[in-house]
Amino acid sequence: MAYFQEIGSIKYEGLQSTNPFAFKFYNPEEKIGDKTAEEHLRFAVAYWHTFTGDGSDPFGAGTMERSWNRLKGMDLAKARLEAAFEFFEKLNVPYFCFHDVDIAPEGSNLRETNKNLDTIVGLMKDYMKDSETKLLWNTANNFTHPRFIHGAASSSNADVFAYAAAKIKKGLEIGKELGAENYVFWGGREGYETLLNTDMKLELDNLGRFFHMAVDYAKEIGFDGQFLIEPKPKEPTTHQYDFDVASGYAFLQNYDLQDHFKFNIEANHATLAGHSFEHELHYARIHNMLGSVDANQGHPLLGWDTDEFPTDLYSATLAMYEIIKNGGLGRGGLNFDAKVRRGSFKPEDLFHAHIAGMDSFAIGLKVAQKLIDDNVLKNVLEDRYSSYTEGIGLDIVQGKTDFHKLEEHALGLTEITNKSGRLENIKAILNQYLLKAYAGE
Ligand code: XUL
Ligand code: CO
Repeated sequence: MAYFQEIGSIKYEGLQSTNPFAFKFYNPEEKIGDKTAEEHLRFAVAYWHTFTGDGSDPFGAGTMERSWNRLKGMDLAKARLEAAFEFFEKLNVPYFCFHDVDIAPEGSNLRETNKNLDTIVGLMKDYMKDSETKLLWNTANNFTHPRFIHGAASSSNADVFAYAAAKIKKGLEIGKELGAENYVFWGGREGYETLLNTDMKLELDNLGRFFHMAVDYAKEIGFDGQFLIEPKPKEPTTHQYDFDVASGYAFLQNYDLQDHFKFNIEANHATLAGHSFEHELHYARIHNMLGSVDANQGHPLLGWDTDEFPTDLYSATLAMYEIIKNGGLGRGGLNFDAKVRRGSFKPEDLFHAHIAGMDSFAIGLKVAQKLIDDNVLKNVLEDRYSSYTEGIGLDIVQGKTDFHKLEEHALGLTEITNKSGRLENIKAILNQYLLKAYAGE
C-alpha cells in the first residue's frame, strides 16, 4: 500500500525551481570541499515526530492526518513501518533514528514488549535490505511510561533502575542487529525537581554505574556503535543532570566515562540552556566530543522545546562551520528531531518540512565551506589574538611566565592599546557570504 501516493521521488532541481517537492539547494552529489553534500550532511528522519507523533499538545487532541492511524497495536506498528520506508525512499534520505516505543507498542510486561520489538525489528531488517536508508541511532524511551515518574537510572526506586537497564540492554542488541552507527542516551527523566527529597550524590553515582554497565554490555555483545549523551537543561525535570555539554563533560570525566561517549547536540536544547547552538557544538568540538546533531530550532518567543524544523540560515551556517572544522561528524549525522506544526497536518507537510530543513543545512554547508576556504574567521582570530604570537604573549602560551615576570612586564607598560572586535563588520561579511550563496556564486 502507498501512504504518500501523490508524491514521487524528491530530487534536486536547483534555485530556479518552484516545485514544492524538490530540493532547491541540497544536491546530494555536489562536491563541497573534500566530500559530497550527502557525505557531509548525513541527514536522518526522526521516527517519533514523523510517524508516531499525532500533533496533540497539552491543550488539544491530535490533528495529524495519517492513514496508518486507523489501526491499533501491532497492526499500527507494521503500517507505520511500511509508511516510514516509503517516506525514506521518496525523500532519498540516508538515515533514520528511533526510540524503542516509537516502533513497537509496549506489552503488559517486559517479555511481551521485547517480543513486540523482535517482530518489528525483524520486519525492519527486511525493509533495510531493500533500502538505501540506514540506522543512524536508536535509543530507549525511559521517560514516557509512569514507571519512570522518579527517573530511570537516577530513580529513587531500584526496580526502576533495573527495568531501565533491561530496556537499554535490549536497545543495544537491536542496535547491533540493525547495524546502528550510534546509540543515544537522552536522560528524559534523569534529573530532579527538588532537593527536599533528592539524594543527588546517590543519583549521580547510579547514573555513572549505569553508563559503565552499558559500555560493558556493548563490549560483551560486540556492538561497536558510538555512544552519545544528549544534553538538555530542563523539561521534563526541573534540573536535568546533563544540563549542557560542559556539565555533561564534567560528569563523564568525574565517572571516568569520557573515552566511551561523545555528545549528540540538539539546537533547541542548547537555546534552552541559554547557549547558542554553535556554542554547544564548539565546546564539544574543542574537547573532541562532538558526535552527532539533532538539527531543529526553538521559537525565539517561546521558552520550551518546540522542536521546529531548522530554517534559520545563520544558525545552520554557524553549525556547519563547527561541523566542518570538526572534520565532519564521523559516525554521527544531522537528525531532524523536529515536528511539523500542529496546523501542518497533511501528509505532504512532512515532505515540505524535511525539504526545508535539508535545503537550509545545504546552504549552511556551502556558506561555511566558503568561509573556511577564504579563511574569513581564521583571519579574524589571527588578528585578534596576535599579541600571543610574540613577546610576552608568546611566553605566556609557551608556559614561560610566572606572576613575577608578568608583574615586571606590567610595570614596564606605559600604555595598553586594544583593537576593535569589529563585530558589525564581521556580521556584514557573513551576510555577504550568505547572499552570494543565494545568488549561486
Ligand atoms: C527530547 C529529545 C529526544 C531525544 C531522544 O527533547 O530531544 O527526542 O533526541 O530521546
Ligand atoms: Co533530541
